[in-house]
Amino acid sequence: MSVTRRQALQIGGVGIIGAFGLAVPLTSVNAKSASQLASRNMPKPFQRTLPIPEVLRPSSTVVDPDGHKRHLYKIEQKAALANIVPGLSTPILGYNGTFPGPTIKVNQGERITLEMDNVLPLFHPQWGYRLDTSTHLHGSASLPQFDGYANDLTGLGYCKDYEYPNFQPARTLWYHDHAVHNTAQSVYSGLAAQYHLHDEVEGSILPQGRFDVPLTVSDAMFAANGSLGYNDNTHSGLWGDVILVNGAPWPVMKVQRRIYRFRILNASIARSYRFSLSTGDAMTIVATDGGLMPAAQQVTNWRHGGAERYEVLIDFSKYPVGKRVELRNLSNKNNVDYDFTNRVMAFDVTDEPVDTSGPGARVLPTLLAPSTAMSLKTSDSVKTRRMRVKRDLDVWTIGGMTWDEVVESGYRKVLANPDLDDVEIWEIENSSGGWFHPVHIHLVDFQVLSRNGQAPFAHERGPKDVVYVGEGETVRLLMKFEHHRGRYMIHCHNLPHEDHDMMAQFSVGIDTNDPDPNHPVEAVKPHLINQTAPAQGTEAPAPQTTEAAEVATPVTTTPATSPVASPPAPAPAAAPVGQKDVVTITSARHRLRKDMTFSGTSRYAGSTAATSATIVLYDVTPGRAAARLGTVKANSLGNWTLAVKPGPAKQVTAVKAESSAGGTATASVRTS
Ligand SMILES: [Cu+2]
Repeated sequence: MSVTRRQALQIGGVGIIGAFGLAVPLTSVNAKSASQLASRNMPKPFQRTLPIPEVLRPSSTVVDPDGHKRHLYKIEQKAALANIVPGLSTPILGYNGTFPGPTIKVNQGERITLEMDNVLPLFHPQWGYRLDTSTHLHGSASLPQFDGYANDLTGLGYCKDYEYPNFQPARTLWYHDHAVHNTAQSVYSGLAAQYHLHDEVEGSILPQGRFDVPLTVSDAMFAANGSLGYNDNTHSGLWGDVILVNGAPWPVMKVQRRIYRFRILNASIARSYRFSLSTGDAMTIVATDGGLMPAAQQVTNWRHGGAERYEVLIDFSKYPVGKRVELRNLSNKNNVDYDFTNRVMAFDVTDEPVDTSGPGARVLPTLLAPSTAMSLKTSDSVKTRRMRVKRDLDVWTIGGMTWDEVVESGYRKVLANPDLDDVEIWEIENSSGGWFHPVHIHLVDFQVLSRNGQAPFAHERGPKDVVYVGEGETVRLLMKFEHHRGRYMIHCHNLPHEDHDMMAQFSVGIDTNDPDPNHPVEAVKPHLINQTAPAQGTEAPAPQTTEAAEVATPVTTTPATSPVASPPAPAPAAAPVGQKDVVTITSARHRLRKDMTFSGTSRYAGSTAATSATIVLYDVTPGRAAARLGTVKANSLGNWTLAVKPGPAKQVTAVKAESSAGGTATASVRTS
């Protein structure tokens, strides 16, 4: 693979010549710049407004047989052009064509099925490798077949329906590409986005809405034509000279004089940061990778490695109007720094009237929330395992293992095999010198017990799934292997390290020689975009459809409530206050290339009063993204009918009605 990669770089590279072409251990290197942009195209700090990624809306919401809501989302991975540097456009790969991709927001207990389409070019336009993808939702205890296993690849023209359980406590997650050997370049090209899981605890104490701000921080270097440059210094890492926040170089955000919550994700493929404020003031860390900490921590700076998430409160009420507060980067050992990599973004304090309506506007919390990981005791542990992270010749290893060995073993080889619900201590040692390794363990949240025998840093005293293992450091981690049986990855989140080949796997509660119903590659396959997924055993099977039924059978009737941050449906003037209608589908038929007719009613519960509601009908045929079929208004008797000729080109087998008065219903569709 590494030979192929080098060839690809020679053929498709953009000619960035790094100053550090050999894999020499880095202490700290300073240089002027890495990009080859003309000075008029080189971005300067604090010229751009901070962009906020769009919040993705579900195409529809259904109710699982056990009563849990399930939001259906669809994303296209595609090539696009981004405006990052002045005067030039930059080719990227993006979720729905943006970098970062759209933010997904969901409440605890509500599930998500995400149809992830691959409509990327077959080969990377610059670097030549084949653009197969695997999507990992980092921070989610997903089943193995939905965890973005490196070899669970979705090729061009295919999609995979990922299921996300969202039963865990509130946290900041992110979804990103995890394709075997190409994760670094695909994430660097733009396949990364935030995902926010909300719950009632977090929702009552921390700022929400526009005061709950995602900050996805990354770095990049650019060729003279504005395209991304790539030089990973013989798989040591890439250190760009331009710092991006939400895809914009060194942006500025206007703030009110109140407390803001920032969800800071380090999406750099190698660089680590040490964030601080230009004022030297403390910031309040309230959440780590796995959600709320037991207690808030005041820090003036913190070390932040790749893929780590910290939720940080900054109180701007103490600054005068007109004050500019910069978020800076003090950097850490083993990074390469350039003239402006010590700056990240700036906040301008405005005289805008202060909105204090939501939680957390004025008071910094102190006590937050307990969690499983932070409540574990070392006496719960049944086993201690030790592993080293290091470079052996020209390949990176973890616990003496590489991912190629896992693949060659037919996915049988494991680094560890805890039983379900076992608690273990894992000790990770980085003694080879010259590098830091942010190590990510899939599935679990862990507690950092110690670093070199000392207490963990203040900022990491919360549930974690990535731990920064700096040069000469040994960390002890305590974790419980709960929720799911199966195979999960463990790897370095310096992505060139991960790709070459610092990744292994562990098994939970299974013998990898036995058949595995949750096999990460075999259990749920990708399928052609716009075609129904083949039937396969999954945690929550799609509702059965009865295509030959004479009359459609109502499957569910439930008041629809919107997912996080969605506006309430407009209620008709005559609606009883606070009451939702009951929607019924009485007949549903779609004869392909002939006609399509749906009829039903909309009334208030316990009465015959009609609603004069507007009904939107969706195609919710299992295995493909929901699509809008049409809109119809209920008449004065509360009856409605939608008739279309010849109807959609693809057979509809399930339909959902959503009323403007709040009710929904789902039914199977007669096809003859
Ligand atoms: Cu590493």
